[in-house]
Amino acid sequence: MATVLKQPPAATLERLKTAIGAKGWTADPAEMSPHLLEERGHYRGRAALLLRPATTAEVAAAVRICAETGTAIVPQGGNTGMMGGATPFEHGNEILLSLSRLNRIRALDPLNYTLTAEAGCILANLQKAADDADRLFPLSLGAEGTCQIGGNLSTNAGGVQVLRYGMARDLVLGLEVVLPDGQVIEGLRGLRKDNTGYDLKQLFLGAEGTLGVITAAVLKLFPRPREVETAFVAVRDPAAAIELLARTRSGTGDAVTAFELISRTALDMVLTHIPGTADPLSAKHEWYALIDCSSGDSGGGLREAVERTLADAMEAGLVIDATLAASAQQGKAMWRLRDSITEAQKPEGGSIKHDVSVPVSSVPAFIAEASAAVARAIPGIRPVAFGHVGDGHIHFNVSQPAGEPKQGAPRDAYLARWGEINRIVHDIVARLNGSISAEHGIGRRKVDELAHYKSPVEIELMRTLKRTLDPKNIMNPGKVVVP
Ligand code: FAD
Ligand code: 2HG
Ligand code: ZN
Repeated sequence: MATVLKQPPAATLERLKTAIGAKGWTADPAEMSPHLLEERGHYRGRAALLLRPATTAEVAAAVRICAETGTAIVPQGGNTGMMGGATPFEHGNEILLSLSRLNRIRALDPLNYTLTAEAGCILANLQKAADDADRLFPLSLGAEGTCQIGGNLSTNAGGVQVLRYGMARDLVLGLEVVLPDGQVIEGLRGLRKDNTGYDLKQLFLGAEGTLGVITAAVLKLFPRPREVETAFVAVRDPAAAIELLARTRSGTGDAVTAFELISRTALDMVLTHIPGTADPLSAKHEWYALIDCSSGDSGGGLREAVERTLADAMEAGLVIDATLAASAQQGKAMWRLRDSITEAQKPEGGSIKHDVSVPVSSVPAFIAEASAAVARAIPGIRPVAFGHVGDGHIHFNVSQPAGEPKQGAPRDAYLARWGEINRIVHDIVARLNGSISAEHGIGRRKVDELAHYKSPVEIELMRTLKRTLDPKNIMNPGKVVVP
């Protein structure tokens, strides 16, 4: 069964309110409203109550009551997720559990290079805390001013520095989790070596709230880079970008921290819709790479290495034009172009998203095949290909044809073809041995796609885990996998 349909009785709601205290709940429609709407407005749910516990003990108390009464819970962080995972269903029988008040940094140990933070901490605040201690917390994504670390870990977020530092999963040493029966795993160990049996924390990282509630984590810190070089590069095509990535990795002693592809269509949307943006290059080109290289050494050798790599690549015909940021401010302006792509797609009408990965070497083939295939399905459709190709990851979003009205029936008719277009693109991904969700997860949006593409053995094992940890199916039911 996908969802729990029973409305929680008034007595259950009263028990939950009492357990969390007056500051920790609301049933006010206006206060609840922003929590009930998914990031792009594709889902609007309802909830019986919004809980905002401020301690792990309060989370555990609430979950215990829900377990006893068979009440479904939807955990929510910053509500920036793109798969509808944090949005309750329309029936309104679930409890929404916001982690936003559970937001203390519990410890920062510069010698152990660790930061212990509660789930509701905003990602940007953790980056700043690390920076203040002359350390780096490398998880970085466009939503970092709003998303919360609990949401990042629950989606196993990626972002722009995976190439060097890994996904969110790779940045976790210890985890505190409230299980679906209300028990707490107190696993906040800051150990780099711990082979004491199964690595249980991995179950909850990327589980999207379906196996428990993450309440705190011990996160890895790194030395803060002393020199960062940012380059905005016009490349011949995606194949040239991938060749440039390999050359930049070897030419800089593997100093590449971010390597993002940007198509002209994506850049044009940003330049049109995002105030204060400007094209860093004088002429228009079809494809760009935005590259960050960083080093712990501030001697200037990195800049020379990047310049030499770009000059060689230009001679080889891979690079058409390039500019290296002359200041941190210029670097920021280049990154603003990249980080604004999601926002800039919105006024362009319906956008059907694909968050996919393939082996890095297969990125050019994927873009070529997928672009041709969607154009055959809907003439005039506009592929907006961009993203973390350094990880083999492409955000292959397709906007509705340019000439159509961007709102109302034409937009709805276009979005109604979401499943059909997904299937076309995901079949290509599958043929190239890729993944239909590189970083955004499954949520509600891709439950059927996952069941279609994942092997029956893996799906059954996922179901077994779900049934074992959450036998009453109260943790974010109907998301990721249906038991
Ligand atoms: P939410 O959206 O609130 O929740 C996401 C899922 O996690 C839901 O299933 C929810 O139930 C569950 N959950 C939340 N908190 C907890 C918890 N404490 N315990 C258990 N389950 C929990 N994503 C990337 O990976 N890389 C990017 O580069 C990136 N860029 C983005 C840029 C923009 C402009 C936007 C709007 C989004 C972007 N995202 C990106 C998507 C999104 O920001 C990430 O998925 C992020 O990790 C979600 O965090 P959140 O706190 O908003 O989680
Ligand atoms: C990014 O990398 C995000 O900017 C969002 O993951 C991608 O809009 C999107 O599909
Ligand atoms: Zn992304």
